[in-house]
Amino acid sequence: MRKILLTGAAGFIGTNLVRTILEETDHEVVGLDKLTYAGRVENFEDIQTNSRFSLIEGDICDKTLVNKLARDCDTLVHLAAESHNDRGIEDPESFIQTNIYGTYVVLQAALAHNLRFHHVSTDEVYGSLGLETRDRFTASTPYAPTSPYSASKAGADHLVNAWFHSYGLPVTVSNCSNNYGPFQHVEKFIPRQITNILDGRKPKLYGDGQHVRDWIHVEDHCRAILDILERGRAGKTYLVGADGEATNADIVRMLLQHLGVEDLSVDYVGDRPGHDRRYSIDASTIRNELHWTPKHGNFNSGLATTISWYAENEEWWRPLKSKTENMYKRLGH
Ligand code: NAD
Ligand code: TDX
Repeated sequence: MRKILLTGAAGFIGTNLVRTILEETDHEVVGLDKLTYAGRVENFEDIQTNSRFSLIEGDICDKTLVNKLARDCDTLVHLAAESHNDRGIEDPESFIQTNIYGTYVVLQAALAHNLRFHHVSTDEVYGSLGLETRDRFTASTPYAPTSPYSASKAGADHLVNAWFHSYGLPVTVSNCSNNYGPFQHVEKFIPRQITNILDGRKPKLYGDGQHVRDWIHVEDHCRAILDILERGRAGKTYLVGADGEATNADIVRMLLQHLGVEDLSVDYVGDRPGHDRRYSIDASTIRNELHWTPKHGNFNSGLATTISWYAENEEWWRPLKSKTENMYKRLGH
């Protein structure tokens, strides 16, 4: 049984990870979250009386607070980050502060209090693959980030690996592909299109719509994190993905079909500057070494349950929707 300090607990993956931990393990979780625009305390209404979970509002850059919390835990799972590319391109400062400096603060606290450390990162640190190749990212692919977000995550990954080599901190790193599922902010691609269609608006595709992402259900990512915590080797990086490559245009077609909309065309909007073409993960190491396998193997049925969640939880996303669309109007997307 572990006592886990979980940074970024109130975000999309954090919320799902808290639930997976409470349901599938005996671990206790102390969530630390700044409750930025992306963090939602209301995500925990149904589990606020669970004695194995608590949520502290605070900043990972606050050394005193992070040290105080780390003192009482044995494990640190680091999710807190500014996570949205379009925001990072418009205003990168909080990405540098939270994703790089904040990672330094949590590493130092983990070192001071002898914590096992797991860092949750992204496949975007490896840059962009060509549409014409069948290449996939592996742990030996050279880092080549292209955006303020991915560069800040790459910086964080390097710090984590340096703390293993220089100080012997027992770290693991996971670089995961694009997640989808419940509790994802409506600024992100899949929830934005689901809620647009539910509202009778057209889905919005950047550029030519032929960019490829490698999708994984968030619950499969959460189980991978737990497997790495239990069986991962210190100093090692695990790539996590579920063979879910699809173009953005294909996904929009699938969503329209699921929602039974035949006559709604698509808006091709302004492209993201420096938009990475394609991501693809070779997850054979985590599959072979840790025997992790995704349970949501079928992307189409994962999308169907995700659509149902947004259709049934309008009160969760409605307060975020108009602010998000106003941001996109300003950005030309
Ligand atoms: P999210 O934006 O939904 O959640 C991030 C959370 O971090 C929010 O609750 C926010 O309030 C909190 N936070 C931000 N700054 C903070 C600070 N200074 N101190 C404390 N808390 C702070 O993001 P997400 O999609 O849940 O991603 C979580 C992590 O997983 C990130 O590190 C991201 O890079 C990584 N990741 C995400 C994906 C994906 O597809 N969503 C894929 C791979 C990796
Ligand atoms: O309205 C849209 N239309 C569109 O075509 C939006 C919001 C996005 N897109 C495109 C851009 C990307 O090709 O969809 C794709 C996915 O976009 P995002 O949801 O913004 O995700 P991405 O930039 O790929 O990054 C995500 O996956 C990796 C997460 O936001 C990161 O936190 C994670 O590390």
